[in-house]
Amino acid sequence: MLHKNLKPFPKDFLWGSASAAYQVEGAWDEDGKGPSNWDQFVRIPGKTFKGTTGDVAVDHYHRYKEDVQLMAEMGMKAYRFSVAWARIFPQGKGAVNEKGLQFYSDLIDELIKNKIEPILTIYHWDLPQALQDQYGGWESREIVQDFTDYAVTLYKHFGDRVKYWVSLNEQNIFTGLGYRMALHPPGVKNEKLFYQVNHHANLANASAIKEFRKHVPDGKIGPSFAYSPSYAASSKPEDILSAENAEELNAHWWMDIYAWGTYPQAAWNYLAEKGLAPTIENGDFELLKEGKPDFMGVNYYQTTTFEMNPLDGVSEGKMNTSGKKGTSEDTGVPGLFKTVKNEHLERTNWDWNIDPTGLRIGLRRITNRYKLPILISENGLGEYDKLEESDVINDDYRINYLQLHLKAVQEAITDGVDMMGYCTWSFTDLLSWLNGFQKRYGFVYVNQHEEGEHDLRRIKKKSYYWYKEVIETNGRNL
Ligand code: BGP
Repeated sequence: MLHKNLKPFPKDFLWGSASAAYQVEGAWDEDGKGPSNWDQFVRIPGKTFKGTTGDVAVDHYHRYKEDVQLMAEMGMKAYRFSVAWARIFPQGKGAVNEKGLQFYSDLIDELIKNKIEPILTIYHWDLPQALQDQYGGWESREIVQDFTDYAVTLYKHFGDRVKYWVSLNEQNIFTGLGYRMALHPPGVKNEKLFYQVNHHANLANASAIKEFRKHVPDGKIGPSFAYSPSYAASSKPEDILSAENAEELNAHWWMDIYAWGTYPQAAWNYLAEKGLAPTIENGDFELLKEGKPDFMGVNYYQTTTFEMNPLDGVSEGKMNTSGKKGTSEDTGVPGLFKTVKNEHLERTNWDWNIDPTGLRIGLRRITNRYKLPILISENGLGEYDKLEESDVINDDYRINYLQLHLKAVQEAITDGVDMMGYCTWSFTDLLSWLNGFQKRYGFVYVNQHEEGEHDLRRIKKKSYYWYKEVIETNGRNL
């Protein structure tokens, strides 16, 4: 659809940015915090780019007031952050760490004082290591209760002030990289376990949402799904089918459960046939149906293009975590699909496709299938930034990226998508899980690098001033 006129962004649109505890906070063992799975994983040689850790990250734990001040000055309407579970429950459960609660309470107050709506993510990948040691973390059903207890603790302490909540961040990514590709903790490759772990995460998600209704009746909650809409490489019917396979196994497998409490049929049959479908217990589907979200959180970075993959085809390809363009390899699932380079799209230095129209397509697919409002909980460009003389960063490429994606959002709104808000990834620069500090996303540069000690000072990039104006004009000046 080519629209002559675009509808304006809604009046109360949440113009925001997002972060995650492990990637910004630092203070990894301060004030009673317990170790997380990431604190442990990054210490294994070779796991992260140049051995980077979140021990210090960008020191947001100590500098949160300065960071909130920068947000306020920009006029930001919303800030999405996550709580580190091990700050609240150092052992994952049991005794609460009051100092951990205090930190987030102070952060929330600081945001509200500055008229910034807090959006709280309950889980952004940093699992208390104690739970991994005790029962394998997500591998056991025991986590459902522990996760629910943790969530309820947050509802009780912050539910009076926080009205927007994200339950699980990118369940598809933390389970996939953790249990399929062994790139995230616990570094396992086990297809069967991957689907089981996912099922437990689904149950935990539903159980936490169910409890949410009792404690924060006037709040809104939803998961954040990492959605990469699938394209077919050609109009060959088998390529179209491969894209359908990918959409069903890579997207519907999660979003159908969130929205409806059911797994998609063809994917279920395929996995059951292979002995990979998760074990379901009595009452599971009832619980899943009771945990319906208020919105679908969408983290969008790129689309993926597929062609058919023969039964003896490729199954493993390398990810580009070095920032050397062209070093990623195609991957796939034999008999289902195989990724191919989309010649119509530019790529970043980390080989991520740049595709604003893909965002619009994704938003429309979700709207048509689930009829839920959508919060874009992440979107952004990870690139090298150059700190020039007199502290200037000319990140025009980032402005261009965000501008095109926001235009796609506005087109989607015009199409009829119910959009709640848009959070860029990220506000300040932060630690990229596997890519160190050189892959930057922020509006605010942080003087932090892989090696050596740095002063961590904050410097506004050109994009900071651009987003400020976008917010001021409620998106009229993109
Ligand atoms: C999402 C995560 C974020 C963030 C972002 C950028 O998957 O939710 O935590 O890391 O991707 O990814 P990366 O750091 O790999 O560039």
